[in-house]
Amino acid sequence: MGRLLIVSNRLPVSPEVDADGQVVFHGSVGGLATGLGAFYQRYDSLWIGWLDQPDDVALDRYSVRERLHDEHSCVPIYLDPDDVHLYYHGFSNETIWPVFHHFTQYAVFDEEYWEAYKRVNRRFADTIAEILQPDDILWINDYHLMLLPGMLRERFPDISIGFFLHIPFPSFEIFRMLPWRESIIEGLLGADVLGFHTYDYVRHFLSSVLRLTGHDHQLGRIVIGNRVVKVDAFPMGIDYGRFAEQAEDAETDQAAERLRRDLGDRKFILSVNRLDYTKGIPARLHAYEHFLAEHPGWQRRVGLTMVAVPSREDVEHYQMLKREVDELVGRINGRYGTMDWTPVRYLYRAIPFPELVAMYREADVMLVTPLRDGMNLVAKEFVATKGDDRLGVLILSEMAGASRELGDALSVNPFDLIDIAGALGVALEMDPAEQRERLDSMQGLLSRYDVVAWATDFMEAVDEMRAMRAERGARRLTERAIERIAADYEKARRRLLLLDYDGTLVGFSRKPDAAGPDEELLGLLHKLAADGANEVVVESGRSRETLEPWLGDLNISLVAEHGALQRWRGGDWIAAPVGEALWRDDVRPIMERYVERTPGSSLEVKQYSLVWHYRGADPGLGPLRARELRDALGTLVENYDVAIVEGNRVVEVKPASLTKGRAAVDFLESDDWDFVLAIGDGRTDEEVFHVLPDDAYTVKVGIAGSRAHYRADTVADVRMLLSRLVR
Ligand code: GDG
Repeated sequence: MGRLLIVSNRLPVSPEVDADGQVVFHGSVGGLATGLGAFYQRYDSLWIGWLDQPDDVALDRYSVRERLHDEHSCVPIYLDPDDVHLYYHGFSNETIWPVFHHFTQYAVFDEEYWEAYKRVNRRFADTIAEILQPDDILWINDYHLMLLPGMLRERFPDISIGFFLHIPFPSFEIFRMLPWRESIIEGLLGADVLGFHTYDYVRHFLSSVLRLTGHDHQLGRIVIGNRVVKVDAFPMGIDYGRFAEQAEDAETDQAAERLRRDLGDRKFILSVNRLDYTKGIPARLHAYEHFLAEHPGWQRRVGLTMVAVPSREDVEHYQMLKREVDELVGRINGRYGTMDWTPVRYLYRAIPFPELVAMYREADVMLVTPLRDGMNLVAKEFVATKGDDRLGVLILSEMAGASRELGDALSVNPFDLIDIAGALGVALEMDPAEQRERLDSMQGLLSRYDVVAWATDFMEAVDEMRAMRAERGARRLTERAIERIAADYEKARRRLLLLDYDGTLVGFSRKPDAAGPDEELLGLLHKLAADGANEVVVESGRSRETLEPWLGDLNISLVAEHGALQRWRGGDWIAAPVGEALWRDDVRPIMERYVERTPGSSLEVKQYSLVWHYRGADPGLGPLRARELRDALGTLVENYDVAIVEGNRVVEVKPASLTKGRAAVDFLESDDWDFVLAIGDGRTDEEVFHVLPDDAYTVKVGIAGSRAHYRADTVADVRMLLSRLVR
């Protein structure tokens, strides 16, 4: 197994000078690093990130690098202060953070920020390039490094990269505002696996990819050139055991005792977060105030303790928020407080871990109401500290990723003060048995899917994609494979070549009529046909009216409309006998209605079939209408012997008995071939592969599943094979 290289903006350790003036490194307790401890011991792993170096710590970079490597398996990246300002405080926190949390009014769009973001991502790529070994697996974390997967993919096409985004991915309508949206999507798509906390973020990402690049997905898999990118939800878990154990620790007991002494027998409502505008702190205070006003009976019998950890204090919006919160706390305490009761206890600082756990453990109600939050671990940590004999109720914003999993919390809309105030009332009155039942169910889930299960799940997805790449690589139409086919070709006396047209010999274009053959293709087909040992057949779903002017002058055979019409070399068109096409009168008006309802789509009327094309339609609407059309047609054509075939952005209705496979059999049986080659990219080509003998050479273009023996990446690869045959 290769090494695991974890990459994040910051390293999980930071330097400090101890009492003896020595530089020591502190692990960031509770962060991803601690949680993943057990997990990444399974790997030979390294952590790569920015080493934030306090001004008062003078470091000898060389010795630090060695110590970090030997003592902490870390590789530091140093950034100069300007870049820290532009890339980290600037682009990451003033552009991406607000946009991705739907706070566009706070977003700064600044070209200088963007240039620094690119520069620092490149710095990361350079550092990784220096240490990378071929079998390494990269796990890149978060919004500071969204260009990194693409930059690494460009330099190392075959490495394994997983990327996890810890914050929400915004809806396309918001994401599209970013002037650098395409570059960000391209950067992310360099990964093999893209992980998000929830399916909603997955959905938003997939729709942005479709609209900005035209790449559609199938069950979360996107095909880009010769690669597949898997996009999926991996809801991050917590280090459950650590919280559960700390809750029963003696140090926590002491802290809890002190806390209870201060609070008396009042009900204890707790709120913990960084002081960030996404966390909905003012709204939470307003809701609490509303609750006190509406429920005077609860006054003096409850208390809200609000921990707000200072954050991004040099950013203007955070300073404004700080002032707003200070004022609100003052107002509530001034209005409702008494000599012996402070309605809001406000702690503007980070709390040591044992005390934090004591607070979780003692809280009767945990109030978690962010306006938007990728996951929210605080909600999960609260639940983990409630051992068997403890109670408490979680009130959780429906806008936090965690709400997708924690269905047993009281769910609230964080913008709705009355809703939050109502939930407070319900929580404070909740029957102990119900509290226990809800906690049990959430604890079951969180203890099973903890941080290690989450990381394992994510890494398994990365492994799966790596295995898939290896399997595809084995069937790839390499130069060696081409030589093998060519050697057999040269020995053979009678050869049958069955070639699909669109997506195989030529690429797709927006307008179907624009995909005529170019000079190179005509030259290739001409040379193949000139060899008397060859029977060259182009089998297509297109009409004879299209194929004839394009390819009719060549000495090859043509199959049109998926086998319904055949023109054997130089001969006339032969039409397959089918019954009267009564179905057309039923189907055509429906398809015409879909053309009207779907701008950019069109109807093609062929001799045997009707085709609805939607390549030119809105990329989101097209597939939706295609599904509707299929449904609408499904019941209608039940009584006819017709098939509804979905192709590459087309829905086609045709007689069921006419298939490319049938036509292939006609050619197969017409002679004694000692070399058979079939190439195609679509589902209808699978019918051809199916009817051919085992020793036939079959080549699938693209990476979708196929029974073909070989796989070509692109039309250019197909042409390379054909050129080699005629050499
Ligand atoms: C981002 C996403 C996503 C908080 N106060 C204290 C303290 N903490 C610890 C908590 C918790 C962590 O900080 C906060 O995690 P959150 O998930 O709530 O929020 P973000 O920091 O914004 O994290 C978020 C997360 O990434 C993971 O993917 O869930 O949505 O925004 O672990 O315990 N710890 C101590 N004292 C405090 O006062 N000791």
